[in-house]
Amino acid sequence: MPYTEDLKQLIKRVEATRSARVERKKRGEEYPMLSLKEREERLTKYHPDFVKGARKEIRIGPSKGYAISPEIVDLLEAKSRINPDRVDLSRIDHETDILILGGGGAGTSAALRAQENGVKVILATKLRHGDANTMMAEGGIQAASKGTKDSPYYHYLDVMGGGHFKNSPELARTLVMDAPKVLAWLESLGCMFTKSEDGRLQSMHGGGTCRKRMHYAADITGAEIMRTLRDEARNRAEDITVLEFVPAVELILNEYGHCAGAILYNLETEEYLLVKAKAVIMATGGSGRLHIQDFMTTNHYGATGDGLVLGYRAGLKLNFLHTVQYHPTGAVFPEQAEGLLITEKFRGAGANVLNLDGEQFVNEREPRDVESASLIRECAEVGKGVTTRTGKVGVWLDSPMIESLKGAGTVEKEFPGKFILFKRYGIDISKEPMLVYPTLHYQNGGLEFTADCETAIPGLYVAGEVGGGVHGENRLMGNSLLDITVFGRIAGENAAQYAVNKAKAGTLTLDHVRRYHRELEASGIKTDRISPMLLPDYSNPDVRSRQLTARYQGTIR
Ligand code: MEZ
Repeated sequence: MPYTEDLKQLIKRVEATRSARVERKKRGEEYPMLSLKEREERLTKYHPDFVKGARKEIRIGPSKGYAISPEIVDLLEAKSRINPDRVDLSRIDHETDILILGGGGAGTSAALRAQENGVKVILATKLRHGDANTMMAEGGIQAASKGTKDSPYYHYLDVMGGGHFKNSPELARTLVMDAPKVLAWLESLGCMFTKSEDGRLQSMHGGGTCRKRMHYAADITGAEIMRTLRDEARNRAEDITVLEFVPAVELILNEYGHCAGAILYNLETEEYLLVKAKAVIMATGGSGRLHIQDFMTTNHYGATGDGLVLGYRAGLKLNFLHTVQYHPTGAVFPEQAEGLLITEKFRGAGANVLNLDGEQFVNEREPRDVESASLIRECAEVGKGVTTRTGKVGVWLDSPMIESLKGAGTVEKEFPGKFILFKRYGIDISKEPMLVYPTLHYQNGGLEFTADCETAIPGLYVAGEVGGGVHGENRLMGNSLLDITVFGRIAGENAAQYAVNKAKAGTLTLDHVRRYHRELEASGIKTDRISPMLLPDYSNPDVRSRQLTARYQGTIR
């Protein structure tokens, strides 16, 4: 749907200030950055993490007492989808060396490296292979390139600074040190990054970076990386078996407490499948579809935090889930596109963020959490948000400004994904700005794991968004596509080594699920909820609760 007449009138205010803003930008004059103290104040006053009720203590399990988003607590304080007493663990449907849960960038990178280390892999994914947040990532992947003024040292400082210096130093170090190697690996597999005429990768700034180290494939970087990884995995079908539409619903341990497989649920046939494995890699991604605090989301349909539930029930601790990442610029208009990522690359390329009167109110390169808090403040407190006819509020992202700065045709060339999409809605983003507001984007924290991707459970490895610690309390742009490839590869290599050299066969058990159910009961938590959620439910809440009750605790065979 094109802009309504009233919004078109308001866009005139943006146009009225554009040429002066372009001139300022050309002179190198930027809107002032906030001081550290001001940033802190802005976050505590306006960021959703700090609103009353944003956090609730978990009452059971290995991170009991840790206060995180209530939406995640609800999933943790729930019963399993399966009744462990009704599962026949001797009836194995598939047996393999490595079972990977998740078919996004982390899982697929892991599959490739595991296969190269000589093992057989089953990759089980909830929807289709590649239906993942990786596919939806747009703006870029960070890596310090040789022969520039950059180095992993500066990258490290940015990662730690962005994460409020709370990150795990070992995880952050591994991320930045492996980055150049991983970028070269992706290129060697055929990933087509945008390059200059001299053949060098193009690079730009992202929020919170002190060097230009964001590399990209137009505005569809994640899709290009996922295409590359998926093609490669499919070409190795002899060793990598892909099972689609089969989300994991529970991990299986063995008598030694080692991870030894998982129970999958076939979404099409509604059957449960048992997969026995020497090692399991958890790469199930994030949880945007929980719509924390009712926020819209950039995340794909299957991002419901399943891995958190499975890992937690099996005994892994959680970290950094007390912070949630809201991307500053999610689409507000048209409503069909609500929540959709409008890449930070627009701001990196020079687009200003503007209020109702076409005025700047924040530097576009503040770290994400500060940028989002500033947008929320402008709408909520200053009262200079733009309201649509259906009552949605946002601010303008002045994409046409990029044409004034970089020449006509730049928006279409550099942002083909968004240009084409908005064109379908009757909006030409090279001429009209986009209306945006913060949107739930990334799970900053997750399951505790080490730089070797090991966890407290032997045989269980973690990679990608489901893990916590790499980004501390706030991830910077472009470090997620990096995270999934760096740690996906490490998980694949180390799980393969474990499967070959260390894995110990033992009797399979679901005792951890029984224990968890007992703990739920003992702590007086009365609930009909079951988890993992698997898919978000947008139906009427009354209908939903009846369905859940009916489906509770399905029997396997
Ligand atoms: O890393 C991200 O989240 C990213 C690249 C997002 C974006 O703005 O494009």
